[in-house]
Amino acid sequence: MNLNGVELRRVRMPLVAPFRTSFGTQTARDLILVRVVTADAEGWGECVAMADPLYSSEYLDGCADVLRRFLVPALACCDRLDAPAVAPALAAFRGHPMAKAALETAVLDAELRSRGVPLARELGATRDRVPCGVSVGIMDSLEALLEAVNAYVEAGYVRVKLKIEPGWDVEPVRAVRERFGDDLLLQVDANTAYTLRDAQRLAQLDPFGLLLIEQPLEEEDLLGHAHLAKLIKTPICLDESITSARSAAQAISLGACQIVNIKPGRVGGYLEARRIHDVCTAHGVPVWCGGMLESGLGRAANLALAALPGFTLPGDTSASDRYYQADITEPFVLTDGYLPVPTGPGIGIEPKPDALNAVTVSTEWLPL
Ligand code: OSB
Ligand code: MG
Repeated sequence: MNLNGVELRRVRMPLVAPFRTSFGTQTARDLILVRVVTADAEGWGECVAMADPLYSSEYLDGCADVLRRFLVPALACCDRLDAPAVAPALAAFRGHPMAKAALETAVLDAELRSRGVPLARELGATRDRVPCGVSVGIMDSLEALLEAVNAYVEAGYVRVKLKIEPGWDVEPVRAVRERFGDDLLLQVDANTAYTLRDAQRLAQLDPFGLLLIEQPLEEEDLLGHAHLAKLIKTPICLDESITSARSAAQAISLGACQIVNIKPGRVGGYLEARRIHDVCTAHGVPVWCGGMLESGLGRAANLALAALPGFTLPGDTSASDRYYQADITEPFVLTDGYLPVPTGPGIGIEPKPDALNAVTVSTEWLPL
């Protein structure tokens, strides 16, 4: 495959409701969409970094800069480029997994479209639909939380994840358990907001039968998570800490996690995401597909990944209307708690030109 060039498109999509986590509140999703153009196909990738470096060190202006100055030019070296060649071509540049993932995904999409192969089949998916959970932000009151959770349960979501932070943890979990009962699949996500000194507080979540607690401690702290795992009964799931198949293997070996959240952007792309799935499956560790408030483009690719056999827990792959009034693709609509895995070539979906233009802030063409 020969690349003619790469388009970087900055997009801003208003969220249907503010999304508050322990690291901040988002009212709109800023994105970079990467479109690669080859002689016989185009491919799309969504960069999941946020405008500010609050979830991880990456942020959108930084991603645009590294893509423009380093990553895209590095692809000029390979005259017969395919997706597996992208990561090695970019490896000299440290870090920036979200920027790299967007570029690799766009190349992978173009390659699969030209071969007529759906991403799900390429990755080894075994299902044609996936059960969906929903991530519920921190609210101003328990009443507001119960109302939000009720709407999601009514919509059919099969699992609920509550964002927590010190001061918003045991009470919201208790309130949701009391209202919706013990059968609701329920988990929490701290986004690194606690320290080991909070172990007793976190142990107060034990009686509520949570599926897992996601990333209680800071991302570098694998030993701290291994220690915490001995002090609480709720299984620990890592998100921010897992940046590669190697780090997943190390976290598992250390006893730092019993479950892994896989986000392709955080780990440099879908090919590394599949390797993490393989490592976890080999260790008997369940995985699920996380989310970064993706548009329909990123969602389509995440659904393909979530259809692999090791994804035995419902992911944060929610329907389009949980995030956006108007998605840039045909919307993903929940049926009985499931979303369909796209079946078309590549990621299996394209942006609708008018919808895309309506949210585009700027575009930039990088010839190769
Ligand atoms: O930690 O999983 C997270 C959103 C943005 C950044 C980090 C996280 C999240 C979510 C929402 O929890 C997942 C989604 O619905 O896309
Ligand atoms: Mg998380």
